[in-house]
Amino acid sequence: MPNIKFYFSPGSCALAPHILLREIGVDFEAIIFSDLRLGPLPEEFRVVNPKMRVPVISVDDEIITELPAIVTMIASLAPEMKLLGKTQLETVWVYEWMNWLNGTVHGLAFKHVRRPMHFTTDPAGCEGITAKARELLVESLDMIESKLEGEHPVGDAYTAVDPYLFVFYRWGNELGYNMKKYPKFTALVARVVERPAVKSALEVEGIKSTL
Ligand SMILES: N[C@@H](CCC(=O)N[C@@H](CS)C(=O)NCC(=O)O)C(=O)O
Repeated sequence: MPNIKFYFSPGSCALAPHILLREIGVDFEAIIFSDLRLGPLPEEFRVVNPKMRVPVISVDDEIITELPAIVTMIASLAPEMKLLGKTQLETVWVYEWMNWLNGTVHGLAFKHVRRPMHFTTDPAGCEGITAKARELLVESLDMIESKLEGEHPVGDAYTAVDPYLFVFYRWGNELGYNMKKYPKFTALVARVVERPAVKSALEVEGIKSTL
């Protein structure tokens, strides 16, 4: 098995790949560089990821950033677990979900709600940015609920999308949204949090499921 280092911050989007690392049962070094709830990543982190973002995985000293790429690397270490789906079409759907969750739900909706000041030089503009981003966030949560049909977002088995959706459920709760109004999303998360890998990732990160 390769030498793996995983850099994360508790409760961040890194929770999804963190869970997957524990799902595949690989040995890895878990490195908490800083707790983003308390402050920004320290300047020393720039040598790990010049983008100054977690998660980061290093596999035999090769650095990989961006959550879908990290998840692809983790899934490739345990191909029998089919974390990217069982068929070609399921794999395409896993990437469809991951790209939308990463770019739109995280990068546009949640990020603009939580950090409007990063998107304007005019402090007076923050309120409008937050208001518009909240609209997109509610549309995104509604969309997640409407896309869920069976027990899992893709096919009939657990894939990388299940824990990624869990991240956004937690964040929705943290922002004060009534996530229980999404019954299918809530049922999915209730199944996810029962998994031993999820329990141990939450314990190591020192966070609650918020279910
Ligand atoms: N597109 C990036 C997004 C990563 C990202 O935004 N991570 C957040 C934590 S959820 C972060 O590192 N934030 C640090 C900061 O904003 O200073 C990815 O997929 O990895």
